[in-house]
Amino acid sequence: MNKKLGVFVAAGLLSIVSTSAMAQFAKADDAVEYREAAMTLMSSHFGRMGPVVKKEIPYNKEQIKENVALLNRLAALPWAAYAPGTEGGRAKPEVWSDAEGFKQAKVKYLDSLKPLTVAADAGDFDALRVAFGNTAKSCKACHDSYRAKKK
Ligand code: ASC
Repeated sequence: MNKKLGVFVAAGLLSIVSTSAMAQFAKADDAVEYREAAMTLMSSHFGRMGPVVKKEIPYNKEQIKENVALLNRLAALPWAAYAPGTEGGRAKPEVWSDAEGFKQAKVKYLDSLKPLTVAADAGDFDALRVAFGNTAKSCKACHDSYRAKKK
């Protein structure tokens, strides 16, 4: 292979690798927008339970149950949008340089939703309050390590 062709082939391979690493997103910015949208929805459906667990508004079993079910669906969404090659937004470089730690933080969050879901489905308000607090801790821990401060 001559040198020019070699460079051409290498560039082609690199673009295939970086494109496939971004999975279903055409551009890194699309992935950033997607994961931020998913996080915004998660924040809404998690945050709206705050006043309930703080006993500021009445506990409604069916509303909480539906909300937690939705949160479970939403919680599956953001992770594919952190594929290699999608660095940006408020995601710290540690998301990729410490991929194992980020994965553990994700698993901790997803695991925290299990007792939250059990409590919501059972209509167990006291257990819900405990589980809510643990999920909030897992959100905060991940943000502290992997999300940059707002500019
Ligand atoms: C929320 C939200 C978070 C977490 C976190 C818990 O409602 O948007 O990121 O709770 O603040 O400490």
